[in-house]
Amino acid sequence: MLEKLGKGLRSALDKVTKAGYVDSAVIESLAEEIRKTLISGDVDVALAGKLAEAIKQRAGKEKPPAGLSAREHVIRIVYEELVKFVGKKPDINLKPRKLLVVGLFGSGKTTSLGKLAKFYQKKGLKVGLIGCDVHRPAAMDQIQQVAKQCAVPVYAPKGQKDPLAIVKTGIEQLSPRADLLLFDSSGRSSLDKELAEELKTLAKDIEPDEVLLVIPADLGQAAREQAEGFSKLVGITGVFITKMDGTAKAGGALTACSVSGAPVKFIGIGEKLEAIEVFDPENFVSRLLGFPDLKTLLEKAKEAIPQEKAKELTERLMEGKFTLDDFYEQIKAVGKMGGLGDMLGSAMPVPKGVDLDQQEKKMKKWGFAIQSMTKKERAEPNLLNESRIRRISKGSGISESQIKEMLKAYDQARKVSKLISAGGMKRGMLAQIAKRFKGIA
Ligand SMILES: Nc1nc2c(ncn2[C@@H]2O[C@H](COP(=O)(O)OP(=O)(O)OP(=O)(O)O)[C@@H](O)[C@H]2O)c(=O)[nH]1
Ligand SMILES: [Mg+2]
Repeated sequence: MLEKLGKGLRSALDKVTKAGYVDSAVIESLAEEIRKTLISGDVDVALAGKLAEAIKQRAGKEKPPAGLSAREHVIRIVYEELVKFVGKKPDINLKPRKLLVVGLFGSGKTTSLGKLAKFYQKKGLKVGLIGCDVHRPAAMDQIQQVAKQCAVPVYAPKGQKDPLAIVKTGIEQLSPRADLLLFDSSGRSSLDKELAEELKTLAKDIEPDEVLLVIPADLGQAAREQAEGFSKLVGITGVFITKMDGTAKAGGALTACSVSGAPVKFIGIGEKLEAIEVFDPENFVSRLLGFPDLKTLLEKAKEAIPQEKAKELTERLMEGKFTLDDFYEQIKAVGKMGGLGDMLGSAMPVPKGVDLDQQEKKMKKWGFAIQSMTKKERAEPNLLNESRIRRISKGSGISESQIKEMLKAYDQARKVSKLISAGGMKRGMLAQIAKRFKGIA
């Protein structure tokens, strides 16, 4: 899907991954290549320029958070900006009772209706189809076919020319058997007055709780005009973009809808009834960029201690304030930064007889114990008497003796922090910590 767009973006990012050093020239050429790729994907020129500028600004200004290299940080910025760019994560109504699809000729309404029937069936709803396309001669046959493929009841009488009569009888017949009714409608070559009138009356009669506008992706940025036009007319609740599989213009269609304010809820990625996806900007962009491990990378950054927090922690340490909350942050940081071995690096020799793996496992358990404490207990560890420790042990599943051991370790760390603040010592500090560390292992 979206071969060309993905390829262009990936090749732009490749330059960053391969560059020896990420400097402003690298960032500049990355932003420019992304801009060009988007424009060739029929994204509005001004929009593409704005995105490129945002990437350049952020990559130039922001410092990588703890846990991310400069390179990873730039990739993360590109990812985040693209996610914002293609739209918001939609709210999918998982229990609609009546859903109407609207759109121009051949946009994929009837096919998408079948896809929606399958989608909602999988969510456990009983679905029924009602065919209101009274204009195209073969329309009723087509929807009956679709209903057969999904094995759902259908009301699509041939020869009936009054859509409102179909709605009335359809609802009467199918609602006892279905939780959700899906209504097909006729297309037109353009959003003319006639179609406008028909859809308005139809929507008034059906009273749908979802009206999805079906737009083919190959429309590119022209999707905006349609989204706005239909929105004004029948008040659409979302967009179903079809044929994402066969066009280079999908980026244009997505961003155009996003600009129009109409949320893209579903995308169609093939002719089969299974070829439907809930639109998820994050998944979409990850796939586009071809980074299967992108999520992991981003989570790593999200969870590592943010720089401000790390600074605050150091300051608190220097002031000799060091609560169980601070201790917990430290424990967490050790886990996130790739373990004790990585964190200590060459700066500090691992004391003899200390098994780092064991220590990490232990620290994880300590973390659970601290999470089971009340806020007050974390701020004032002196409160932790036998009965409180018993309660925490029950809550966390960590034995009482391990909790006591943790408290001892905390006490050591607190003493170290006092030492640091009292002496303002820099030299020899590591050696002190190393010694203490041995003490708690
Ligand atoms: N490749 C691809 N083809 C699709 C997709 N969705 C629909 N189509 C095809 O688009 C064509 C038109 O689909 P229909 O569902 O008949 O469109 P419609 O909007 O109901 O058409 P009218 O009722 O004539 O207005 C069919 O050949 C479908 O197979 C999609 O996501 N990908
Ligand atoms: Mg149709």
